[in-house]
Amino acid sequence: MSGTAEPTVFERIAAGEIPARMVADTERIIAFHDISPQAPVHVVVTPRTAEYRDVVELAAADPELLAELVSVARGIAEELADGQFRLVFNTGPAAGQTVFHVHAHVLGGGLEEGSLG
Ligand code: DGP
Repeated sequence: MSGTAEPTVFERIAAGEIPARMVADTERIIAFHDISPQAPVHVVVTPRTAEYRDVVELAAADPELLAELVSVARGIAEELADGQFRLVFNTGPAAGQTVFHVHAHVLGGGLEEGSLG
């Protein structure tokens, strides 16, 4: 959270104010099942704080945290989706981003070959 802005939904999940099905919980990152799954396995991986609104900001400011986020995503995919997954960062409203607190979608399990949707 920055300045006086309201906490984001993901900050509220990190604080335990909104319940979620957590799958990973580290010092800087949390991961939980998406409330509206788009694949058999659909997990959101996000920093605990909303300092960066999207992956472009995160990559520029804290590449180590981005690498950690990818590493957490890989671990989740190994556990839940045979290690094969899509990692999606919606970036900007026109691309479908609705929560402006950087996060990755880990999508896996029975995805159609070749599809991008
Ligand atoms: P995006 O559209 O890329 O900003 O993704 C936001 C995702 O966050 C969307 O797939 C739904 C998920 N989401 C939003 N609110 C909640 C919530 O309260 N709980 C959980 N588990 N997921 C949420």
